[in-house]
Amino acid sequence: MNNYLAVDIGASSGRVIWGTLQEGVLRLQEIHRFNNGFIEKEGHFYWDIENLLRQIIQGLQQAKRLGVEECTLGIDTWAVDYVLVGSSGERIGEVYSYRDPRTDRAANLLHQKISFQELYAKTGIQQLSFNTLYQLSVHEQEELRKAEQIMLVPDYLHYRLTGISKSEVTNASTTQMLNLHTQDYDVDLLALLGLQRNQFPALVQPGFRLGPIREELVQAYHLPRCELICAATHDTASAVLGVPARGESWGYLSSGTWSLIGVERKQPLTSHLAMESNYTNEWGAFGTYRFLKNVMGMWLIQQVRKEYDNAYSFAELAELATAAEPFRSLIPCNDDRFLNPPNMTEAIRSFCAQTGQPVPNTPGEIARCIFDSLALSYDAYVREIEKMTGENLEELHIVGGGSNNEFLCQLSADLLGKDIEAGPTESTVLGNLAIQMIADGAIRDIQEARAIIRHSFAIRTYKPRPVDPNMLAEQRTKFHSLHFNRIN
Ligand code: LFR
Repeated sequence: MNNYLAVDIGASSGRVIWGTLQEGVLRLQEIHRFNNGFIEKEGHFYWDIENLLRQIIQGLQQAKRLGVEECTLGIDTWAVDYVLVGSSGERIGEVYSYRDPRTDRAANLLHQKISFQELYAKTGIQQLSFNTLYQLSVHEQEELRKAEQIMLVPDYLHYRLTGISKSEVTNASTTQMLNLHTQDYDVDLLALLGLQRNQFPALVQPGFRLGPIREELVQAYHLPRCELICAATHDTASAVLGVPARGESWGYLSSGTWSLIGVERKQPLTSHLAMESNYTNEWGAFGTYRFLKNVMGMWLIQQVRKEYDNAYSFAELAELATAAEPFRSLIPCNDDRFLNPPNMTEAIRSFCAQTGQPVPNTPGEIARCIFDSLALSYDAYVREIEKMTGENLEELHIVGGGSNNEFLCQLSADLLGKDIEAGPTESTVLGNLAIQMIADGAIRDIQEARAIIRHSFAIRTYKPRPVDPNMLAEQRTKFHSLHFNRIN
């Protein structure tokens, strides 16, 4: 029996999970968990990359203690953020978080040199203020000049563990610097930033065998013998691989700090409407594309929960929301004002006040406002995706931590009038492991992996309950007007 380890690091926590496949059943054991989060220094936000490395090492040590002598290892993290590496392999400067305010105006400035239309035609990537392209466009020039290599976070973690630097495609596509037509970094875009192609490692596909962990590390830290395999290193790419879908016409909602809502396609979709509605085409494993929309997801409630000093669990907040009056006040979840406000509760309240809506006061009212707004976003975007792709989605799969939120799953099923299949919560880790298992021949392909995931984990179906069509039309209109007539 082979041992597969997955390192999955999100914006708020990271885990090392040990996966095994026995008689067609996939089992997971969490062997290490740690917190993540950005550190604020003088008005800027950074990741503690050295701590992430230490935590991976600790997870590997724990695996050894549990009897793992040999294994493969895949790493996935959030996207877009990067590390500059100098000529002797040293890290240059801090690793900025994508929520750092330095990019507030970066897109506007860059669009004076290249229009978003042109960028979209090249890359098919949505405009998010923090795409790597925009981040690099405002990065300190002197640091950039010294950078021999620019590596995305998981590529850098690979590099530190193995000494090998590659640029894994699922994550590289989120830089907004890959060209859909040449299938490589776009040298003209790099030139706009004063960068060269050779500052980025060669692209590789998920499943690429990077090589063993460096011998010095194995000896110094008593690690198991571990071969690194490139997972789909973008967590969302792994999460979509881990969706237990059947057939062709299904959509996904990967629900964590972000809600990523979309479909898996064989071709990118860069129509005028897709561009105007800001849908992205991130590259997936096996030549697929994730046509999706980023929705400011559980981040909203995570921040509010912190502001109540973690006095309520997520389940308690959902319960309080259930008891609160429905659709009393709504927010446009994706407005940049909610990206990283000094106080989320206040940002929500002041938006409601400014738009003449009742101001939510209690934790239940705030949570209700967030969940109602999220469910209305999911409803709007699923219908938009169906319109743009011309396909009727028969199943919507909610995976990730948010699939545990019964209230939100049911509300989304009700508004959409569709069955929702919720679970597994661990789809990211499962997608990460699936790539390793396919790479070593234990699983044939992604269809087989999805079938294995489907019968290894509990999946709950939410059937839509009848809703008053007038109420639904009214809420959809109200929500649409908030999103499209923004007050700034
Ligand atoms: C989810 C995610 C999203 C990406 C955002 C920022 O964790 O990776 O896909 O848009 O984080 O990197």
